[in-house]
Amino acid sequence: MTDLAVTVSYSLSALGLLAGVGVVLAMMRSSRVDSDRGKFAWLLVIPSFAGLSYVLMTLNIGIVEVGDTEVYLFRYLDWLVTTPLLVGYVGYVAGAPRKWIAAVAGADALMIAVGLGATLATGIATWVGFAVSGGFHVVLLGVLYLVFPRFARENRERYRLFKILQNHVGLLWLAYPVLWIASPAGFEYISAVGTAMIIAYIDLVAKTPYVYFVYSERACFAVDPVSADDAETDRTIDTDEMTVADD
Ligand code: RET
Repeated sequence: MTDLAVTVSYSLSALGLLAGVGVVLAMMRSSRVDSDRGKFAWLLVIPSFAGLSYVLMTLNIGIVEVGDTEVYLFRYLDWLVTTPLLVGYVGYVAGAPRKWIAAVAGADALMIAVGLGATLATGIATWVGFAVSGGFHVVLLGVLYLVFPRFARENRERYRLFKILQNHVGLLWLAYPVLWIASPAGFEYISAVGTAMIIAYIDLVAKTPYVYFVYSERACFAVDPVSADDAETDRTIDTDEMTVADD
């Protein structure tokens, strides 16, 4: 698609995602926050990979024709890599065990892969694919709202961040299947250009604010405050003993 409006929208999203990379890097460099405990290296992948995909899409790389509509393969590759991370990280913040994080990331990846199949298919197969992909979306929402809260309640200092990310993912992502139905892949109420512009916007909102929310709540990954207190106590005791000895 060589439409100027699409090129401008994609370039703006690439820039906005670059800002997201900056936010994660700032958090990784902070000496007050434990980058390992926050698993920030995984977060870095989210805006970086998406930003790169947007650059490639701006350059019209990786487009395939289905009937008379064009499908951006890098969009689905970006979603396949970054959406399991977005939803898996919510589970990590909740303190959920690995098996649940893997389950939600797996349901998400299947939702995207089957969604791509539905987009590339024609006729009834499109709608069968949509229904299956939608089913995985429901599973994902079920884990997000019924399973993760059980673990998050035990994790008071991360609870606020968990609620923010849970609702950000749970609500914003509902826009995607709705948009898909209205796009040329579904009933074509919205043109290919309009669809591309809206997706560029929601993709950006799904990622850069997400990492910013982690940044604003980064105190929950503070460098272990308990051992910092212990170190302080040790020093006080040493000084006291020296004072006694000097006397
Ligand atoms: C499709 C079509 C088939 C049905 C469903 C879909 C859901 C897609 C979602 C995508 C989320 C993307 C994000 C991207 C961030 O950059 C594949 C559109 C349910 C939920 C968050």
